[in-house]
Amino acid sequence: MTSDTRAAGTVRLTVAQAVVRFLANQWSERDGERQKLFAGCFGIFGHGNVAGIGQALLQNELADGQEHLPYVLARNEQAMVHTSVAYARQKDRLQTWACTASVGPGSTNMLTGAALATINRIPVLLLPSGTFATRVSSPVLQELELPYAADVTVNDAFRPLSRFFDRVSRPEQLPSALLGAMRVLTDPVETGAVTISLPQDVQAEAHDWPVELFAPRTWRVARPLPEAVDVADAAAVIRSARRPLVVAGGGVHYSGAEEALRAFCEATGIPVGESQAGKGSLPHGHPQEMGAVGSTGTTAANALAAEADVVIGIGTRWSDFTTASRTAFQDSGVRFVNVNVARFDAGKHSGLSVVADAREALTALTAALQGYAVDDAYRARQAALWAAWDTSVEAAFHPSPEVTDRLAAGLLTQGQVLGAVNELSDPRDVVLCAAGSMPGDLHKLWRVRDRKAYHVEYGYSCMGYEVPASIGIRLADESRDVFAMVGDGGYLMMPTELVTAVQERVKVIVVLVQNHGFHSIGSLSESLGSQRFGTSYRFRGEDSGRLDGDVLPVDLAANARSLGAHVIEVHSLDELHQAIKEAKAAPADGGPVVIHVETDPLVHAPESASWWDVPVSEVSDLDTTRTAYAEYVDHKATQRPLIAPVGTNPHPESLT
Ligand SMILES: Cc1ncc(C[n+]2csc(CCOP(=O)(O)OP(=O)(O)O)c2C)c(N)n1
Ligand SMILES: [Mg+2]
Repeated sequence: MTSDTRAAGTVRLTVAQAVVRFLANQWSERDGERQKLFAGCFGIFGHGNVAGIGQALLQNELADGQEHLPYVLARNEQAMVHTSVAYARQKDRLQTWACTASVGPGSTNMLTGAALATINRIPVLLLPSGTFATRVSSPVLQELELPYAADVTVNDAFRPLSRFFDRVSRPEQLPSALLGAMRVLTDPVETGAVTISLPQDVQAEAHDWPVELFAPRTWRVARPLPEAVDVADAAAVIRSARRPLVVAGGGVHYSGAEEALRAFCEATGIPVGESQAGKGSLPHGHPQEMGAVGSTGTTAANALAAEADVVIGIGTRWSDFTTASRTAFQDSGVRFVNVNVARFDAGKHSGLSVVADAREALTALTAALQGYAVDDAYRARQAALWAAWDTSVEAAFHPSPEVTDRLAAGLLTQGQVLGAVNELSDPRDVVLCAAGSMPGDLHKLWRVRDRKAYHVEYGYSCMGYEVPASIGIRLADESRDVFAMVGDGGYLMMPTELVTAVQERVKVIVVLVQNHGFHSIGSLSESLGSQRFGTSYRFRGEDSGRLDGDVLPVDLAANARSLGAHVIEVHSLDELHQAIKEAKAAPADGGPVVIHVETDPLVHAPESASWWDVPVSEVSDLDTTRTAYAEYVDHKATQRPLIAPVGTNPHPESLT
């Protein structure tokens, strides 16, 4: 039977065909600009979706005169969610992708991606397939059977990871599921992973749909205005401050509030420290830009944080890295003013909440603060602290012979690699990272010159995000090159999407930093008294029986080449410079370029004068652990609950 219009005003389609036709007709709009909400659909087919969503995508691809939902075949379901998230982040959450996966492992592979999306508050639509709704031949292949709950499937695992979840067990449920999903995807407060589980039989079932379901719909992404009383209260608190500090989070970027922030800082002289998601809120070189704050912060931002009497969080969810596990803010009467579109975040640290879009709130606050500015001594302090930090960055990017002469032949420092990429990439190029030692180093060192040029996923810090995410970033904006900085550990988790980049001729530049294991967790382990145990990639020693033998003969350059990438291996700083230039000059549709470079994991980035709370064993047979525990107890003593009475009084007497 072909799809046709039956009774007046209805059209007969399968559930899957209806899903595809509906998604192809959704739009988002903000500030008068309208764009497709879905750039397309990533997927991997199995028996759970090949004849349902798969058939519908094929029919859509071949149809003339219909809106299209382009299909892209990925290699790993977790990875395709990462690609979609990276795309959506690069598009300021105004556009995303759908992801279709088969029953069972195909679907549960997306769970890590779902958690990453929800934690980072990035929209992505997940369409896991479910086992038969009729249960006619249960248990089917890949079906979970729970003796105590017959209606539970593996897809219920998406519930805690999704901001909206529905299962379409009957076709009649589809319209409300789709409309609910769109509402959440386009709501800046609610957004995250949105999951609609589609049982394999229901996908293929036909139904007469009202034609209105497929009319183009435009979802306006809100810019909620602040309440006037909240702005007045916040302005009163800020006016009382002598050492205020802004902490800028991802909300600054998603709102496009960078210019409003700049105006606010220029009018008031208030300096800015940035979370990972907020880095680049002010461009490098701006007098109020103090760079990263917190556990991986600059000494400049951290010194100002320690003394701040009022901290103005803008679009931040106050993760432990941003607060240095609640040790960053040490003034006894410190007050928080939190500008956030989500009341949930705005209330953190007993903050005075301004619940609003960041751009709108900053504009209102700038007006309300007319005539207020920090004093000259505070401005001079900002400049001096920044100059001192910038000298450390120069030294990390261009280490002295004292450091480089100690390196084994062919090895570079990580600082040299980051410096070379930072200095030879274009200001608009995007640097990308997620886990390992590089996110912290990038947070401290990277000089951001454009609002969309820094993309470090540090909500979930998921090893393996980098290669798939690079594709999403490049698909979102082909006018920029993307440099994915990936460690050997992260690369080994998810190199597979290089194949997808080859297939789609997507130019991404992957800088593969080989240091034979976990530089990050190795250093952390050492600092916590665990002696780098189990953190380097080595043979099990024949005599010792431990993982302390020779470095493994793993050739990741050959691996990347075998997946179809153009690979450049470098063994010196000059060769690295040449490789970056060659990668930049590579054709725009030439697929992935991988630069393979070896670094010494024992050379560290400059210290942050900060801390991160990772518990150390309270009792131990090892001296190293006992020493680390004693230090841990000292640090714990500096941790603050940051619980103050909520209200308009800027310095309650009761605070100590
Ligand atoms: C999926 C996942 N598993 C484990 C971790 C914990 N972890 C954080 S960094 C890291 C090691 C990363 O190694 P590599 O990519 O080589 O970077 P390096 O530390 O050497 O810079 C591990 C295991 C994680 N973040 N993500
Ligand atoms: Mg490594």
